[in-house]
Amino acid sequence: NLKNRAWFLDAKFGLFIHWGIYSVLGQHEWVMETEKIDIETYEKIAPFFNPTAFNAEEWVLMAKDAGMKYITITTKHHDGFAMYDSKISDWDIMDRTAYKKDILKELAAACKKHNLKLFFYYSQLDWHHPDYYPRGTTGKSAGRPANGNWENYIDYMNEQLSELLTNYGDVAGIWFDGWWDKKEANWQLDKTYKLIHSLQPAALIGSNHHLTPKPGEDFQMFEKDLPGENKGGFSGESKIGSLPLETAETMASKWGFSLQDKAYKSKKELIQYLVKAAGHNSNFLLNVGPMPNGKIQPEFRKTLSEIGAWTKQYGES
Ligand code: FUL
Repeated sequence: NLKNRAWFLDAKFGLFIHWGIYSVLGQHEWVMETEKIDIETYEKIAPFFNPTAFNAEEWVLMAKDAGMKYITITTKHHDGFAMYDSKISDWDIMDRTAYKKDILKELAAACKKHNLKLFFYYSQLDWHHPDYYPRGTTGKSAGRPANGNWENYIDYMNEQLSELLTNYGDVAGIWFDGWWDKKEANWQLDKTYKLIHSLQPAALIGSNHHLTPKPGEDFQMFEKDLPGENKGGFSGESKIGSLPLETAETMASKWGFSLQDKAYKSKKELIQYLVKAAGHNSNFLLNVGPMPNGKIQPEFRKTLSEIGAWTKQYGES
């Protein structure tokens, strides 16, 4: 994957997408935890997810027009819900939603058609799986099982990763998140990372563990911070290693779709951030949280197209 690392080093700009059944509630992707919604109640959200206006090509062209070279999408966030056709789970888009279509299939096809690379965000932390036990620092709300088999959970996670790396063509990389929930747990990264590299040798691995890169990882990411800074409070223990870098920020303040979040960053702020990131030799992964109907909200689309006008004029192609 040296070739892909070199590509990544040069990519500069990507689109981050936080989309899940939580978008229906219009708050954010942590709503299950922050509102202490138990599993049974949370499951009632899924049937409402019906993004009939979703058009993968529209998203891809929007990203491309903004000057982005790749997309990173949440395939499973902390609520454990698989936004793709997972055969080993019915906690997924096919079995629980009214939509019943594999949005990842469509996105992968559109990315391929328009020559954008596709990364999969995957949360190791899982508030829904019965074997995610003992719990870590989150996911303690009511309705959770009182025991579980951690090895089963690891197998489940590896199996889902196998699905993701087998059924969607070339995957540019896996963007792990949630390691921090259970620092003490035996995540068995070795096994998982080997599996990924054996299924798709070119796929890059990164983890939002907020630490210095671990063996087997191909890039280093910074959440809401430029490399070397710690304004967001996540990067205090993260020393810059020798891998390609990426910084993730969001268009307003939440990652998932939020009705009330109006803290929109301006075109100027975002372009400055893109330039600053590049100055730190880092890519900029800029997030949108699509609405439950499948559209990206107009405020974000407008800003992205303005950024596009700038990247067309001043960026390299
Ligand atoms: C964090 C997550 O907890 C947030 O929900 C979001 O996905 C962000 C990019 O990473 O660790």
